[in-house]
Parts: sequence; C-alpha cells; structure tokens
Amino acid sequence: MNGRNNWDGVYRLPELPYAFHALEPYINEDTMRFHYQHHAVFAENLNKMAGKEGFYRISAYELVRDSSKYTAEIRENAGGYINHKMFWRMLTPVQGSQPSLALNNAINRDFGSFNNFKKAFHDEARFVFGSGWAWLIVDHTGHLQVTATANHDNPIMDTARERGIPVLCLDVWEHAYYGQNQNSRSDYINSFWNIVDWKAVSRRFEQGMKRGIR
Ligand code: MN3
Repeated sequence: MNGRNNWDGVYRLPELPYAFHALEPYINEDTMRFHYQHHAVFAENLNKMAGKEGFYRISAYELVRDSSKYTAEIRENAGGYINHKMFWRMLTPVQGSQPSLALNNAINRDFGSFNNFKKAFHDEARFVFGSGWAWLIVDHTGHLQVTATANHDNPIMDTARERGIPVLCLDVWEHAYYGQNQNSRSDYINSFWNIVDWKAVSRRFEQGMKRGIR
C-alpha cells in the first residue's frame, strides 16, 4: 500500500469531515457524537492489539481484505475501523449532490432505474438481521450489486459471500439510529438518502472500476 514505509503503525481516528451537528435534522448531534466515540474504540483496540496479536504495521484495509488470516477479534476491530471511516466520508450536509453520469448509467443498467436501486438498497438495509451493514458494491464483473454483511464485515474480505468494492454503505447497527429513531430502522434509512454525498460515492465507483480490490 502506498506510503506504508512512512506510516508509523498507529491506527488514528480520522476527523469527521463536518461538524457533529452538521447532518441535522437527518442525524442529530448526540447520535453523531456517540457514534464517533464508538469508532474511536476500534482504533484504540487495534493499537492495543498491534505487535501482540500477530500483526504489526499492516493497514486496517489489509487486515480486513485478508481477514481469513486473522482472528475474529482482529477482523471485528479492523472492520469497525474502516467501515466507519468509509461511512463518514459518504455523508455530507451539502444538499443536492448528484451521481455522476457513469454511476447513474451503471445504476440504470444493473437495477433498471434509480428508484429500483433505492428500493433494493433500502430492503437490504432493512432486513439485515441484528447488527450489520448494507452495501452497494462493484463486483468482479464490473456490475453493481446490493449486499449486506453481519457485524463489521466488509465486502472486500476474502471470506465475503458477495465480494466487491464498496461504493456506498450504511451502518444499520442499532447504535447508529436508536437515539433518534428508536426502533424505526426504516425512518433512519429514509433520512440517510438526504445526506448521501453522491460526489464522493461517484468517485469511489470510478476508482473501484479502475483499480479493483487492491
Ligand atoms: Mn457504527
């Protein structure tokens, strides 16, 4: 991975690219603060385990990608660390972003229409049993698919049932919405569409198409 030689091996908590209250009313400040603290725990745990649990100076991305080589505890913490990092960057307080032409065309090709895609993603997110994540991925044939993972698993894992590059993701653990939407995961998913950063998502799609799982 680029820059690894210069990396000191510390898993750092990335700053949020916006203020804690910036996504209101769709995600409220308390929920974001609580959720970000939750992300911090994964970084702390990785730092505690590094050097003792069979890995050192291996990026969290690689720990997740090559997850069959590591323990469930490493996989859970590395997954929690990278999933939240991806998730924060796919959200924005700026309204009105649009998918790029390339992403829009791929969505129409693979789902029939943008609304069909939204429905497929919504259903995938809604029916994750227990804790997990919903994803839009580019698979190895270059096609888009919606899929879900349990716990903090990620579709880049070498053990993933449906493997691919994450383009869009949604955390559907109860901690992501319970403070605001109580038990309505559907309300939370509906709110989510208002804060998706389609520019960032389109960039991920275009890079994913070029590079594949690195
Ligand atoms: Mn979470």
